Amino acid sequence: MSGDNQFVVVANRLPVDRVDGQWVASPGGLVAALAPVLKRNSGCWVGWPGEPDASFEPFENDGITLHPVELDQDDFEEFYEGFSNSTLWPLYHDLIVKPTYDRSWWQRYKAVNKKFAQAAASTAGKGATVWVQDYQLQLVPGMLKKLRPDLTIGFFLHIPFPSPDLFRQLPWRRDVLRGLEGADLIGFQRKRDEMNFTDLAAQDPHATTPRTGTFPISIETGDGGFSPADEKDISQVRGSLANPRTLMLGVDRLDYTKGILQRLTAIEELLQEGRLDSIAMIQVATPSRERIASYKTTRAGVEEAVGRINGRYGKLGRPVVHYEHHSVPKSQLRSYYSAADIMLVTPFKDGMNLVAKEYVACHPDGSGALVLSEFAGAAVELDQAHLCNPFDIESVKGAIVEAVDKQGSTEARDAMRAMNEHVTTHDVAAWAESFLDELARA
Ligand code: ADQ
Repeated sequence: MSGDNQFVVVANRLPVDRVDGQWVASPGGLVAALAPVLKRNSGCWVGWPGEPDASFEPFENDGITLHPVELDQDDFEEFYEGFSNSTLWPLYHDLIVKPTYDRSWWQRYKAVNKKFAQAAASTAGKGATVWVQDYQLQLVPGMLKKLRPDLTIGFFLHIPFPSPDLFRQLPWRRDVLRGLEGADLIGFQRKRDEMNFTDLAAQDPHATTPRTGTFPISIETGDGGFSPADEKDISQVRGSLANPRTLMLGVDRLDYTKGILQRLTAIEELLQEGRLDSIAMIQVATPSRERIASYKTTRAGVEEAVGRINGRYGKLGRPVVHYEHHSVPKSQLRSYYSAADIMLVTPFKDGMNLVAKEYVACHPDGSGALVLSEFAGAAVELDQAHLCNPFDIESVKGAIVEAVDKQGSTEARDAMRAMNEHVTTHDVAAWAESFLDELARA
């Protein structure tokens, strides 16, 4: 039996959290971009509500039907923490830590993907369009195509796709390929990711190469999205840090892919060498996947560095690094982005990295500077940033010094204005539209 929704999004998480028994919207660019399409098409969002062992009936939230998929504690540990985040995540981010290949996690990944595919099949109307999101659900397109050949299925990978030589490590590589091939269109963040996939498919004698495309994801800009904060909020941030000459900012999930320790080390060495003065830094590090050992190690390294830098270079009431290990409301993030002279985005590998785009969107007047890793997907579009190689600490230091030295120059202003223009004209709504237009033609 099928439902009557003509547009269905399938993602690991529903766009809501349960707080004290109430559903609270978890605002994100993806929901914002897809909400109009979902509302226009009596749409439905299939996903996990974020609470293990809890069962909920489908419900309406802000004009969209939410269809919860139930996961139990074992699913959470083996599908989410295990196969998704301790096998696929490190493998697809070029082995920054070693992936674990565990046969029971794989069985669980298949079983959970089946739950999502069945839920999508039960809610999609005849001939509907279904858009599956990300690495946790790579088997869903293939499973869904078998259950419902009448559907048009899109898949978007938010993280990088590794080179064929790395992907071949995966013991279940063929099954994953077969799963993805169920999609009528597979979207990637960068041309390089798309080419890695098509090269791999070309080497597989059984592959039925599906249609692929490159669709760099973006952010909400303008009203309700990222734009400059009020002057008084900016002064409040800078004032509370005793008005440093240069305010630096980092905003990341606390993940080993993000290179947080490397950027702190670069700053520490520059302070030691006397090449930076009157600086303050805000480092927001959102708690993430906290039970996984490699995340615990990353956190310990970051917090030790923060302590060491403040111990050596801070003064009473004036630490150098202001560290926030918690979630921050969007309005506050906007103030931080707008107040910061230099944004540091130094991942070892990142599908896109939205925080780089969010920062640029808050500086339409040409103020500010962006230090950006070459290994972030965003570096393809934001190539006027101070690019650096996070594996080379001297390169990170060089990019920081260059950004400081060029503050306020015509060259720096022109670069920021050009990048702002690009981000505001290529927002997340444009991203969703370009994918869905291409899918409609597939
Ligand atoms: P992430 O790895 O989570 O995303 P990113 O693209 O930077 O990385 O997105 C993080 C988002 O979380 C941003 O919108 C940011 O504003 C928000 N955020 C970060 N810290 C926060 C905090 N403390 N409080 C509140 N909000 C916070 C994955 C991939 C990326 C890809 C995106 C989207 O790893 O490569 O760009 O999906 O496709």
